Amino acid sequence: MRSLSTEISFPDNFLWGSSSAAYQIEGAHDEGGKKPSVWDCFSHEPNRTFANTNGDIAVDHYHRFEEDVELMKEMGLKAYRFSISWARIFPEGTGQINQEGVLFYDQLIDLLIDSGIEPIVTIYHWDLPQALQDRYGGWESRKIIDDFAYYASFLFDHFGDRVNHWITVNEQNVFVMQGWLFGLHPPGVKDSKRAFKVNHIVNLANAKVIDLFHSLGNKGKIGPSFAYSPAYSVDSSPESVLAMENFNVFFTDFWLDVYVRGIYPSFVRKRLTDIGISLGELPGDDVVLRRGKPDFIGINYYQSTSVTFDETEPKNWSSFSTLVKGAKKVSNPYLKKTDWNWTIDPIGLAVTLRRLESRYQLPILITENGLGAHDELTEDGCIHDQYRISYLKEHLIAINEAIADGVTVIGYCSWSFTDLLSWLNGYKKRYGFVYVDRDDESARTLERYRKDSFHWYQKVIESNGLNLI
Ligand code: BGP
Repeated sequence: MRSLSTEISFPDNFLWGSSSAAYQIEGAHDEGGKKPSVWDCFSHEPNRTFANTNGDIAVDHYHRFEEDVELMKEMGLKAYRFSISWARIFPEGTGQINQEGVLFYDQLIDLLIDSGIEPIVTIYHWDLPQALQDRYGGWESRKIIDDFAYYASFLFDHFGDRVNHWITVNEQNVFVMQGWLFGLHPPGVKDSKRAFKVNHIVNLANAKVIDLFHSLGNKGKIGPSFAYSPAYSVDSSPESVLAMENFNVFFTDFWLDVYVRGIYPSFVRKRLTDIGISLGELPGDDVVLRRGKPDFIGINYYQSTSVTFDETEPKNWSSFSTLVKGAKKVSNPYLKKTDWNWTIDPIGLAVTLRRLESRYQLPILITENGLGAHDELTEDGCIHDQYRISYLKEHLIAINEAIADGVTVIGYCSWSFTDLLSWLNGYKKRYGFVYVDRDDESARTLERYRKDSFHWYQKVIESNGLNLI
C-alpha cells in the first residue's frame, strides 16, 4: 500500500472527538419516563438481532454518564458526538414533553462543557418513537415531517445555547435501505417501491429541519451524516469503469446531491423511472429540498467497495446493488478485511474527502470511523488493541493528507468512545477506546477499562496529531 507522507498538520481548532448513539449505549429503555422506540420493539422480536441482543441495558450510560464523561475528560477529548433519544424527550413522539428526559441531556451537556468537551448532537440516530410507527407508519407518512420538525425545534430552543454542531439524521442511506429494502432494521419491510418513497420523505424532513434551524437564526452549524463507501472499478476495463460511475451515482450522489443541491441526479431518476420505481414527489417538494442546504457534511467512513461490469439484468429489485445498472460488487484483492469482513482502506477515506471537496466544496466533519474487532481483557485489566491503533492512525494520516491537499475537515469523531451495542452484531463487535465488561449473554459488571488505544488517542489529541507517527 502506498504510504501517505505529508507532514502532519491539523488545524488548531480541530475537533478531536468520538461518537455514540443513544440506543447503543444508554440502556434504561423503560426508565425516566421514556417509552419504547422502534428498536426497543424490533429487538424484542425473536431472531431479529445477533443472539437476540438488545439495548435494554446496553452499556448503562444513562446511569453511568458521569463516569463516562470523566474518562472523556481524562483522555482530553475535544468533542463528543451522541444522539438524543426522541422517545426520551417526547415519549409519544410529539405533544407532552418528558422533563426527566430533558434533564438527563441537560446534565450530560453541562458536564461535557464543564469538562472542556464540545457536545455534537445527533437529532435522529434511528430510534423512532414506536408511538409514531403505530400511529401512522412512521417514516412512511408525510405526517412525520412536521413531527420531526417539532421535536428538532424543541431541541434547538432548549439546548441551542450550548450546542454548536447538530447532525440532523444519521445515515439515511443505511436506515432506509436496511429498514424498507432488506428488512433487516425496523420496520422489517422488503419492498423497493416503499423504500424510495420513505427515502424521499426523510429527505424532506431533513431539509425542513435544516431550513428551520437557519430561519430561526440559531448559532451553530447543522448537517446530516452520511455513510460513504467510495466505489472503485475492479480493473481498467471501460465497462467496469462505467459500472463504477453508476454505482457511485446511485450510492452516494443520490443522497448527497439532494442534501447539498436539492436535486436528484438525473441518471438515478431515469433509472428508477425505467424500472417502475417512483420517488413519490409532490409539487413544491423541490422548493423544500433546495432550501435545506447544510453547513457541513457529516461523513461516516468504514470501508470502500469495488465493482465490476455485470450484464445480467436482475428480475427483481430485492437488493440495492441490483438497482444499479450493469454493476456488481466484487472483492478487492488489494485490501485486508476486519473480523467482520469489512475492507480496511485508509486511502479510501482520502478518496472520499477528495471527491466530496470536488463536488460540493463544503466543510466536512468525520462523524464516524473505527474498527469493530474482538478484544480480549487480560487478567491484569488491559486490552492490547494495537490493531485498532493502526487502523485509526492510518485513517488519520489519510485525513491529514486530504487536508494538506485542500479539503476542509473540521473534526474527527471515532466510532466509538466506549464499547457499545452493534445493531445487528451484538456486544462482541467492539469499537471503543474504553472496554465495557459485558457480553451478548449478560450485562456482567459493566465496569470500564481503558484500552491501549485510549492512551494512544490521548497522546494524539494532546499533540494535535503530531504524535500520530
Ligand atoms: C454505522 C452506524 C453506527 C454504528 C456503526 C458500526 O452505520 O451509524 O450506529 O453501528 O455503523 O456498525 P456495526 O455496529 O454494524 O458494526
